[in-house]
Formats: sequence, structure tokens, C-alpha cells
Amino acid sequence: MSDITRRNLLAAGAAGALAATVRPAFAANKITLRMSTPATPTDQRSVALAKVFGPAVSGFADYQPHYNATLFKQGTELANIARGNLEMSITSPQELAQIFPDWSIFTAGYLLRDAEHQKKVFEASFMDPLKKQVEDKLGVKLMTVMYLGRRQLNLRFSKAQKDVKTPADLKGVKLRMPGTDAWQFLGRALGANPVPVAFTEVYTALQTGTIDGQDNPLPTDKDSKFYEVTKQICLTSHLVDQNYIAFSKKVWEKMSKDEQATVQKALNDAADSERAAQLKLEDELQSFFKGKGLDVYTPDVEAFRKHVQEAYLKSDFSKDWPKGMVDKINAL
Ligand code: KDO
Repeated sequence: MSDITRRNLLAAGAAGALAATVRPAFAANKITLRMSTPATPTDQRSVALAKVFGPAVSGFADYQPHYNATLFKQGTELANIARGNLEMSITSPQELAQIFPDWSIFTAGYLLRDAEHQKKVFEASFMDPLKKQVEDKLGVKLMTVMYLGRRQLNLRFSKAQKDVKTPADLKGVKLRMPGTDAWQFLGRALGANPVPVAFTEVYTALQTGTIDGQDNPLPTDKDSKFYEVTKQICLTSHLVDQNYIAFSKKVWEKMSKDEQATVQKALNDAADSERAAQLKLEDELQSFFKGKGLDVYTPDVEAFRKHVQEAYLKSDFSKDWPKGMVDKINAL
């Protein structure tokens, strides 16, 4: 993102945040909560929001999800919330890092250990200044953390064609990564040749061979049917991937205290149910993919960990990380 785009966005966010007026109690009209995501309607995050969040707030809000990036393109959702065009999205540290460089700490491979560690980190008090900065400067509240899962390599080659043991084996492999700098860097840190492609175009890019592979957690590989157009899953577990529910601060401030409490609880409940569902799927899916004829195997994960961690520590990204934060994260 250019400096000018970033500055315009921050100005829009700050102006939007000032404009709120509280809704009267017993307001007749429901609040419209449009949520835009590139995720499918059957993705566990979408399911939990539709089944747990939507009904819980239906007394005062009309939850309207838009899937498959049909309302806004992947990566433009935060800007649209800041400008007052959208109420909710499922955002990521990679998107936040484009605007706030210190968020890039959460885009680093092999930092978070698992789903529980991820939740503890999001709820830790050292996160307060980072969340506040997003609220004050962008007009976006980060409400809760959703577990997407451990990202794994998923390639068009069989293991016999390409046996990935260490980062050196990914040399020249055209690995699709989402289109931000932080994602592209992770692809390079893994040893591959990263290519940016929007999520909604990944299946076709795999099918036509525009890319050699992609990385996503196992539940996403199943839900988006990537197993139909690939031959192996290499279990690198290089990123314990997380998403945050982004919510318009302007809309939040229009709600009564009771409504705010209901929204917060409903999102926490949705995230808890989604996390349980996603962990269960991760446990079950290796055998599903094997049944579909894919090679599923574990490489030398320590070799990947070492390579990726060294790449981050030497990078410009780590210069922006808040002092002492890696140690605080590791200590949790
Ligand atoms: C992806 O584009 O690979 C990714 O998994 C990145 C995540 O941060 C998240 O945005 C997700 O896509 C989308 O919600 C689509 O499932």
C-alpha cells in the first residue's frame, strides 16, 4: 500500500470515528450489519457467524453476510469499513500490517504455537495499544480472534515428483500466497517463489498450472476443493493462522451498552464454536485427503522453522515489531 493511500485511509478512519451518535433505546429500526469476506458460506468462520452470531443479535441487528468476495474484493474490506461503506469483515494481521507495520509480528511463521496460544495472545494486555491504534486511526474495532488453522503446503506434484524435505526443495516452486507483502515474504522465507493470487482464483490457477501450489489450513483445502486439483499436502504447519472480526467503531458507538455487550458475547461465542469445529476438522482431514489419493506427509519441520525464523529476524519487518514483544508472546 502506498503512503498516500495509507494516509487517506487513516484520515477517513479518524473522521468516521468522530461521526457517531448513540441510537435511542428501543429504536424501531434494526442496525444493518453487512459482513464482506472472500470466504465461502461453508467455511467454518462463515458458518459460526451465521449460526451463532446472527441469531444472537437478531433482536436489534440484521446480520447480512456476503461471501466469495462478491461485495468487496479481498484486502479492501478494512478501507471500506474506515470509509463507512461496510460494517464488518474477517480481517487478518497481514491486512493490518499494510497500514500498521507493527502488526507484521503476527504474520511471522513459527511464532504462535497453537489455537490456545493464539487466543491467549489476542487477549493479553500487551495487545491493548495495538488494538487501540487500529480503533483510533482506522475506526475499526478488533472484536475477537478466529482460528483459521495451521497452514500447510498443498502442491500439484505428487511426492514422487517432488519430495519436499527442507526449504531447499521449494526452490523455483511457484507458490500462491495472498497478495500482501507480508504473505509474499512468508512464501520466500519458506524457500519458494511466491506468486500473489486472490483466494477466489486459486482453484482455477491450480487447475491450469499457473501456480504449482498454495498454502492453507486443511479445512480450507477441503472446503474449497483444492484436493481435486493437487497431489500432495506437505505438513509444514508454518503459520498458526488467525483472523480477527473487524467491526465499524462508528456503528459500535451508535449501539446501547446492552447491545454492545450482546454483540461482543455473540462474537466470542461464534469464535469459540468455530475454533472447536476447525480443530476437529484438522484432526480428521488427513485421512480424507489420503482417501482422495493425495500424498500427505511431514517434512523436516525443524529445517523449515530455522530457515523461516532466520529470514524474519534478518528482515525489515522485525525492525517494526514492538520491543520485547516476541519474548512476551513466547512467555505466554
Ligand atoms: C487466503 O487467501 O489464502 C486466506 O486463507 C488468507 C486468510 O487471511 C483469509 O483472509 C482467507 O483467505 C479468506 O477468508 C478466504 O477463506
